[in-house]
Amino acid sequence: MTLITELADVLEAARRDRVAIGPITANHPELTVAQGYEIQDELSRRRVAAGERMIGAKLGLTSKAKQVQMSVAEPGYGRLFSNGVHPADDPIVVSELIHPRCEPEIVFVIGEELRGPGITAGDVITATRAVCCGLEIIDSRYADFKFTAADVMADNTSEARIVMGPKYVVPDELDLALVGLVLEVNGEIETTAAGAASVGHPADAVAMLANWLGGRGEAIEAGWIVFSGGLTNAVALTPGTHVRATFGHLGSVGVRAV
Ligand code: OOG
Ligand code: MG
Repeated sequence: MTLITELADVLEAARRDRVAIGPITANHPELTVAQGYEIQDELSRRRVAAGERMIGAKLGLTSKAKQVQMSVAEPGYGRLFSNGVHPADDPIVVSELIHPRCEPEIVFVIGEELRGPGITAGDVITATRAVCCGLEIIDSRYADFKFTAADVMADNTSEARIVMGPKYVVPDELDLALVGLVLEVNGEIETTAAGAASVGHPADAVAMLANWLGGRGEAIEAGWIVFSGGLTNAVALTPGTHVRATFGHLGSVGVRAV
């Protein structure tokens, strides 16, 4: 057993048993972010071998709000799987997860492959079939969401569920940086933001992902869904919580936790 497979086992068990663990870097302070991604890759291979389909990717820690909330200033990415897709009208059952949180994002539906290096935000917009609004449900396998960059990349950037809004928009004529967002929790405004919160422009975040993947011989594939990074603090989903994100031009999306 290698260190990578051993730590993948630990994270796999935490997800399966819904029991939070301490950061894996506590016992392995030398663990690099690159090794974190190797663990993520190992866990992804296992999920695909078990019958899940990889349907896309997600940016993480791309906004100041998220970096400050999580005390990690290094953006990164994770993978999205078919089993994570959650219909907006179905409640999130909190007991099926460890300690879910929810965050609003702009979602890209990719029409053509994006293979770095050299991918720009313009290339991303050209290759995008449509954008919509989304809520990502994150569920760190680490107690209290306390982790380093290496820990969180190993944990597939806390990936758990994705919820997408019903309205699809072709982004050509829209400046996604200027798309505003109102986030409501139980009917009260929690916070507001704009697309620019994710590295200045959500399409720049997606370009960054294409270029990272390109460096590893991979690409954003046609048909993928890409969550372009949480635009606000994530909100804790406890039973009874209702979160709604309403975006300029992109409509709205909500989730209810039970
Ligand atoms: C890590 C995942 C961050 C985002 O959109 O910034 C993320 C976490 O906050 O647990 O998905
Ligand atoms: Mg996110």
